Amino acid sequence: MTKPAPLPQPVFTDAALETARILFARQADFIMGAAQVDQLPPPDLPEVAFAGRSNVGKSSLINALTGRHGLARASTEPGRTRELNLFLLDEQIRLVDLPGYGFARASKGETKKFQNLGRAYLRGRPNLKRVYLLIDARHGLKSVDAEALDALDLAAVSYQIVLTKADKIKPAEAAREADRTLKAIAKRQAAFPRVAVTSSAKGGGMAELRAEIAMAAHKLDDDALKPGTPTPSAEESA
Ligand SMILES: Nc1nc2c(ncn2[C@@H]2O[C@H](COP(=O)(O)OP(=O)(O)O)[C@@H](O)[C@H]2O)c(=O)[nH]1
Ligand SMILES: [Mg+2]
Repeated sequence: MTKPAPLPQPVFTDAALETARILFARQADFIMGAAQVDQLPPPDLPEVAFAGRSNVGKSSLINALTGRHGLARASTEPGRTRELNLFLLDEQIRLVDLPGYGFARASKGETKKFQNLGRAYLRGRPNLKRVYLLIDARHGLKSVDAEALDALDLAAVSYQIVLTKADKIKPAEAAREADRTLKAIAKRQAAFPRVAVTSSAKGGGMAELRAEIAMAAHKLDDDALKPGTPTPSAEESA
């Protein structure tokens, strides 16, 4: 019998988790949808962005992080989000819901347009601190995701993989998928060497992810990490 893979270990101190919880409990508002990057507000606040296939759970994750269920319309119709959707958290951090990719029903030309918007944002946004690339925990990385990984590496934007919908599989399976994912991205330059395992439906992994985001946006210091946690080099250059 194989031993179940250990779950990702919590890396943040209780105090850091509490700081992040309070931050995400503050005011959160939808500010705008942008169809072009020149419509974006000036880059005066740190931003983190959420990317992934249509239906992977981007909108649900933003809702779960902020505890506001209607904030990012968690559309049941895949491919509806064709703009950059911006949310403002406590007038401190912007959360950006990127257009989904891999939507089968969209035409080739349409797909290209969303991808170009996403790429233009990734390349040209100096205040973008980290991208969270969402991957369905049941499926793991697929070939359609490889293009997104390539685009992120090319843009040299620090990104972290977030496994979603972990409630749909056993914890040990989710942990194994996290392990596999971590190994698969080990050689990718801009990949952050931690994989988050989350469930927007049940709230799993949300406290740690809030702390990851707060840290990426420089709202938490290095002492937010438990002693002995390796500080990823991506962090230092962020
Ligand atoms: N069971 C479960 N379902 C989820 C979770 N996150 C999202 N979903 C569902 O997956 C579908 C797509 O979610 P959505 O957030 O709209 O994905 P998006 O297209 O990436 O924004 C919706 O039906 C959600 O209710 C989760 O953590 N657990
Ligand atoms: Mg959405």
